[in-house]
Amino acid sequence: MTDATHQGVIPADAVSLADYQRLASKRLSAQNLAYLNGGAGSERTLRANTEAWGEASLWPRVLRKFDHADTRTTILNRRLASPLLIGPTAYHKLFHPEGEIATATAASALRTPYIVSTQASTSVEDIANQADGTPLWFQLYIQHDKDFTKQLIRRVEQAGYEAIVLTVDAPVHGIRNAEQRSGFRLSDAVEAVNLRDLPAPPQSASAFDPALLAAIPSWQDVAWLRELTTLPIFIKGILHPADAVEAIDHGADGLIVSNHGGRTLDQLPATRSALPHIVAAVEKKVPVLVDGGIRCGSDVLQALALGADAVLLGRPILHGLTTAGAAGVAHVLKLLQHELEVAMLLTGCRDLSEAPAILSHSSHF
Ligand code: FMN
Repeated sequence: MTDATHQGVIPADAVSLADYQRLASKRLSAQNLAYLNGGAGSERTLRANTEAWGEASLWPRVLRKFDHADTRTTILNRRLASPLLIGPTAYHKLFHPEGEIATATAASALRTPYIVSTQASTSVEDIANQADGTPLWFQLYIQHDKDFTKQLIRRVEQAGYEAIVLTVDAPVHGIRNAEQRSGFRLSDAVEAVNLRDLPAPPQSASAFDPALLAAIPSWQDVAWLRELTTLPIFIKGILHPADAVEAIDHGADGLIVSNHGGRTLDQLPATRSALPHIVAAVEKKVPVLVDGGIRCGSDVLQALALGADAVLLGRPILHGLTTAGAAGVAHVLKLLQHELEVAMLLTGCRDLSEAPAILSHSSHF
């Protein structure tokens, strides 16, 4: 954070998520900006994520009768007014002094589900207090110390979190060249407070020490987690259809198609490309969510048209947070909701079940 003007004022020229990205880049240090916006390697996957949504055309139907565009969706029997969720991102205090409290304030104001990161810089209990009944899910990185992981799950259960999102696509750090070049280091003032009591992992000279690699989570750990909690478990970071099937076999209640915002391995598929394959493999047995590069209402509508039940937002939330704290996050969500409704009205989708038709006209010729 380099700027002290986090006053909660919405800049007059913030009319799209791209504006928030531009405005955030003026407020952050080069290091924090590289951490926020950067991706792995030469950022091909990062770019592909956004570009892939832009490559499709949406085929509109006109002259339909509307009373409104119905954006409601249902995930595991929970009716949501909109298919937008705040995705898990680490260390919100890097971007705004109020950190996750500001994000939870916005989530609560708009009744938008918020997936809190294991690496949050605010305690899971304090976030829950602020969320005021808005659905909170907890994103879990299984830690090398299983007892610690178990206690963390008990804390989030106690605090009223409604689901666990197990992230499985980042067992080792991706190589983020932009971040490396910038010299990014986490400031001493910001830490993953919910991991404070985690016993130190075994020290090793090599990140590829077999003992360390042996601690990387596997399907056995998914089975362990399934036994440990009755909360629904979403698995985040699924790209291969065979893993989608395996996840369901291991008791996953939902899947999140994600490549971690292009931050792990460059050259992974864009999530827009992976989504239809996962949807086909899942055969509607569990909800499928998707994230990566979603930056406008048409992207959201397209994701739903391809069979997603909802979408997660990563960087745009942090752009809003950086620019104007809770008000900025709320405005990002409102802009996207409004854009989604306009996209529905202009393509003739009265509700989200009608979305698939926008991707093709061929059946009518
Ligand atoms: N995903 C996690 O599962 N846990 C995290 O702690 C986490 N931290 C992130 C921190 C930053 C700064 C960013 C940009 C992403 C992070 N992600 C994390 C990935 C996001 O949940 C999400 O998959 C990705 O950002 C979606 O792409 P988008 O940023 O293009 O919307």
